[in-house]
Amino acid sequence: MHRQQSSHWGLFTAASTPDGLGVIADPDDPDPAPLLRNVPAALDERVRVLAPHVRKGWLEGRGVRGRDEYVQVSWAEAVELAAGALDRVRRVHGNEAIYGGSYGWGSAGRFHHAQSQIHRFLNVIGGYTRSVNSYSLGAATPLLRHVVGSVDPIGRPTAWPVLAEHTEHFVCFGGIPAKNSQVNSGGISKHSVAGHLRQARARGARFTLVGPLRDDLAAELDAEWLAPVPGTDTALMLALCHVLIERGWHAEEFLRTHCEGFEEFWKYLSGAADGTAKSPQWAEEICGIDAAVIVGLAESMATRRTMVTLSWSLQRARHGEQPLWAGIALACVLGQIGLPGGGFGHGYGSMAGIGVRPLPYRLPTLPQGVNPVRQFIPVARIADMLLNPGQEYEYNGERRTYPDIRLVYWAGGNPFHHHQDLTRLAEAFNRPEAVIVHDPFWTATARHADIVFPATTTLERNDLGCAREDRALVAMRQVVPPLGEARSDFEIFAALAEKLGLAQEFTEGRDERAWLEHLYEQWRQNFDPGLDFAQFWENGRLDLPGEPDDQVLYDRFRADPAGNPLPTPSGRIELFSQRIDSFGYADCPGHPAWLVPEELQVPPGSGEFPLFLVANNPATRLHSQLDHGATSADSKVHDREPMRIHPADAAARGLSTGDIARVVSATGSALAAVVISDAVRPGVVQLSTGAWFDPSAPEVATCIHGNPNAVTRDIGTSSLAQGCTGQLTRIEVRRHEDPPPPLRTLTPPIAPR
Ligand code: PGD
Repeated sequence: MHRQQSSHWGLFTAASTPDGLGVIADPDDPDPAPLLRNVPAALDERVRVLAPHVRKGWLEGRGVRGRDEYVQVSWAEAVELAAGALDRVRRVHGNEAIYGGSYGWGSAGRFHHAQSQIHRFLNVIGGYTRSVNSYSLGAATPLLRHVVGSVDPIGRPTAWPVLAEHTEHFVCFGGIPAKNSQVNSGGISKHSVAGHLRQARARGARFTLVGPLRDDLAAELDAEWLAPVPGTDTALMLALCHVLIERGWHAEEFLRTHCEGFEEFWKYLSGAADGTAKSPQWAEEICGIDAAVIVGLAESMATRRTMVTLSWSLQRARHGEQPLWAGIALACVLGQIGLPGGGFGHGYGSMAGIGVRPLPYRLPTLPQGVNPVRQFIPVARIADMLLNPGQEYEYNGERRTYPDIRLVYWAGGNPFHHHQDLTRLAEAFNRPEAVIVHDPFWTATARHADIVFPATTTLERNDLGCAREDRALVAMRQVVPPLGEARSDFEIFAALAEKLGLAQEFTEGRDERAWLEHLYEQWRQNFDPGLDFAQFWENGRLDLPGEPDDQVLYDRFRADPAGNPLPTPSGRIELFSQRIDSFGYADCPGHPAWLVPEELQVPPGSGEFPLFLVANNPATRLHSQLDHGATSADSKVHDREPMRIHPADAAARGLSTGDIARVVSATGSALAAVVISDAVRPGVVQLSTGAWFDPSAPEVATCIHGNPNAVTRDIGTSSLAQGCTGQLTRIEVRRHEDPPPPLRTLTPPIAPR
């Protein structure tokens, strides 16, 4: 019998059949994600952790994480070892020495949410050093709090139906990629982004795509494609502001009544501050877009209802704060913020739920308790922290000190996929006394742990599925029994808590079923759908009422800025932030500015690394999840991750489609399969994230599979946000003549018995 399930990429039903797992998309989803074909691979025993394992060298007090074999142990032994390590570290070094940042997407489901489970457990045992912000929005989250006072532009931008009806010109920096619109953290019952865009196009809306990849906007939208040098969007935006103001096409009144610091910003734009006018001619030199095209674009934007959109990818680069701030400034200069279909949006197309009005009430949520430890790091600074205990660093106006971490505990994420410069991360992971990981799969992170606990997947347990930007609460029903000896994260933590004498504190006497019922009934106290838990579970699904999808970002602020001030120091949008300026950061001054990133200090096309690598999120899987699944596996060439390169760059290097190439940067190297395509800008190579890291033949390449984080640089966006900068790297590509070494990703590193 098919059972209802949910994933970050959509609802489906699944059943165990003689031919494997049968997966059927939800019939009410108008545009189901191709990623559903990856789901049966969740039960592929070749790559599943089927029992608790311990690194051999750790037991023997030697060896190097990432290059060791594992021995199977009993649950009792594994629990004893893990509880012992936790207890020793907290007694000797204090709870601050436990890093439980444990960043990552894990699986959908409100109760078996690995991050909530690990944080609850670590709080019960006395706390841990946590992480703040995300790899997705590392630069944006701190910046937006200064510039507009909150992260509302991410969580509550103008709703899609309003754009579909009103926007006349979409100017899309980084595009609105269909691939990312497949996914929503927590789940998505109806994929609707493509339909809204189609509707706008049918009404005659104009689309301009600004970015290095032509397919970041659907072909059916007939977009004009501008492809500046990667990482130079800020210069283009500043030039657009300059033209609009110089020609008097700007919204003088809006800038006066709704914005703070226009004078400072104009001093910079006009060149009064530094002797350089940020004119279209100036920008042309930097970004390679013709000055006349910039003027034409500015004119169209000023004469149409214009939505300036910025994908999250733009801020995932060195000085990533600047394109976002400059984009907001551009929308302020146009003065359409708060009008239906006008203004700016951050993240349309970065996730399906952006542009959907969030539910006005809380969802069922596992309480995480209170963390008595105050220490934290910005999430992408993990390797710095592990390598440099006691070192000082800047973050958001504070001088902070890295803690001395002795134990790393990870559940529901894959840092050996998501972090930059994986060689450096491997070195960092060799510092602590113990590394404990839960994962269903033998990921590279599991292969860098001392104790690996086998976690179940959603298919093997019951849960509640829903997301704030969706309209369905679903009963996620167990499809198959747990594989091997796998247990849910909850059960693993319950066993550890019991060993540490804290069982009642962690479980509160409930098992899975009792927790689901408890979370549901608690939730019913603030929103009652009229069904008790048993009825809901029987029913399988609840349609959640939300507010109409007619939200316009900042409409009330526009109507009355004094009566509805933004939570910024001025109450207005800060084009100049006194606060940021007071931090004195050269890499993030008090107004949006063009700062030359290290990637552009050598002119593009020259030097040892003439090309740009764009390491974007993949179309064929979610991050690194189910990389061995059908949709992802079908995209590989000779088992390697495909890498797109422009015909001119391929010809200059003698590369043909299907060749194996070595992608090299100052940091490391990766093998990948060549795909020649004119959908990438000349001078750009695109290699998506998520191919499982395979460092098994270091004499050939840092990663022989094609994980771009083998070559990215581990540096923060700026002293302000310290966000992830994995999106852009300077590289060279050479043909790899020898047959590529066989991949080891599907061969667990288990010692022969
Ligand atoms: P996932 O592959 O989703 O990646 O990084 P993230 O670590 O979130 O990892 C989820 C892990 O959870 C998988 O190993 C999966 O097997 C495991 N898992 C699934 N279900 C369960 C469960 O129930 N229990 C447990 N214990 N584990 C489970 C994503 C991150 O990568 C993000 S969000 C972004 S936006 C970044 N993007 C880029 C980028 O654009 N460019 C580069 N170069 N690098 C990036 N890294 C970042």
